[in-house]
Amino acid sequence: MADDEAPAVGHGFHSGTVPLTTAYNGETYELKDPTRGNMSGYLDGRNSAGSVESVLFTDTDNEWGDGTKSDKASQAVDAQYAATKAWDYFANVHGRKGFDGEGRALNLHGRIPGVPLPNGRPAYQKERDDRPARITYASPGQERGKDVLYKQVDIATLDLVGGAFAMGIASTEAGLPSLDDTPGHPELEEPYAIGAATADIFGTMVEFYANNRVDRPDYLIGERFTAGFPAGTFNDPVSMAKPSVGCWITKIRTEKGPALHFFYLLAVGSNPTEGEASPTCNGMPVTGIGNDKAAKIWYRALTEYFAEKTDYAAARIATLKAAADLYGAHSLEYNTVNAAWSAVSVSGSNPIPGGQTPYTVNPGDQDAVVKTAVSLQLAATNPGGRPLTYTAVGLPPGLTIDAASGLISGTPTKTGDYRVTVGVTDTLHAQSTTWFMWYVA
Ligand SMILES: [Ca+2]
Ligand SMILES: [Ca+2]
Repeated sequence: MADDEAPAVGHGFHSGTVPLTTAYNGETYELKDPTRGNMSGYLDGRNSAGSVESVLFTDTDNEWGDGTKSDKASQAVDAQYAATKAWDYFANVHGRKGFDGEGRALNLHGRIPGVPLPNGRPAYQKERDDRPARITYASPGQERGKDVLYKQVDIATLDLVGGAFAMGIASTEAGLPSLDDTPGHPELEEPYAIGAATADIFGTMVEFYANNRVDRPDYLIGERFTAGFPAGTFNDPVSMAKPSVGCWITKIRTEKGPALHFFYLLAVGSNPTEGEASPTCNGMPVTGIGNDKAAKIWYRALTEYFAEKTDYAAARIATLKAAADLYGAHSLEYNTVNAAWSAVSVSGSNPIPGGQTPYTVNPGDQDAVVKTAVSLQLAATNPGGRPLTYTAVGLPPGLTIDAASGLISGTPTKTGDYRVTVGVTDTLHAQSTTWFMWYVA
């Protein structure tokens, strides 16, 4: 006989008091959700014979966990809740059923100390001959020094479990490599970074979707790592607005920062009226198009265009094609994707011909003398005929640009050789830059 579904209450350490759906087997309640592919929560430990055994969480009164950090059931509540929200996010926003698109769940496996973890945070693990695909996280254990603590307390939060769920999608849909695939294969390093960024992007979208009252939505990844631990125990969380490496360079290798930075700029922008500013690598402004559109573009790129060897350049092309599919070629959304990639130093050709990009006419190198006023009127070709905004970065001190007219004026105060980048952006976010030298004697 099938289990009956039961409305349950869980007390998570990271999520607070949350609703869950569990199953009643006639004798006890099981941490198993019949409405979401029987998604279940297990505790992995070693049995008396010394091999790893997964035991399904059960409960007598269907109220799960006590909400404390050291309680395994509370961590299981956090994991189950986060995976529930990930399931619902992909179902309701992207029309996807289960991680594989066919209604299969990823079970949550909390591992007690002594049972190896695949990674330093909740991780997607591919299907093997002896078991289905799953998400593994560390269950609370003894705290024996920082290193052990770090390895064992890979917290089961919305962003990290949501990210592991997304890795299941990325692996299923695109075959993006895992970190284990990269040694000796430098061509897989950037694709790994794109997959890792995919996890963080959708983990963050799951966090926004859940809108949990304890774990508030934000553009940080793993910010709850520090909750309940002494200050300074862990590294700072990753910031999408200002990742430690936010600009692409040759040999970026496995660094996901530029992709996270791209997504933040696409969704939120470089200087939003609400939210954190996110400086661009080229000095050009980017106006965000919102989480929903940005996530739809990344999801379509992932499911239609990403593949095993998608590096940064290919991810740019893929997201441009996805934006064209969803919103039209050379639409505002398409142009913002292009601008956001340029803003993290990933640029290239336009995968779809046409468009009406405005170009600044390069004024050529300029000479000036300290304490002598100068005036330089920029000109632009503007095939779209839309209003333009001018930007200049790296001007000699004392000079400013009028964003509306493109007039650079002022009195230089300091000698030097200045590399000036100027650009124009139109009201459909189409954008280009050029640069010249300004020699101040
Ligand atoms: Ca949060
Ligand atoms: Ca977060």
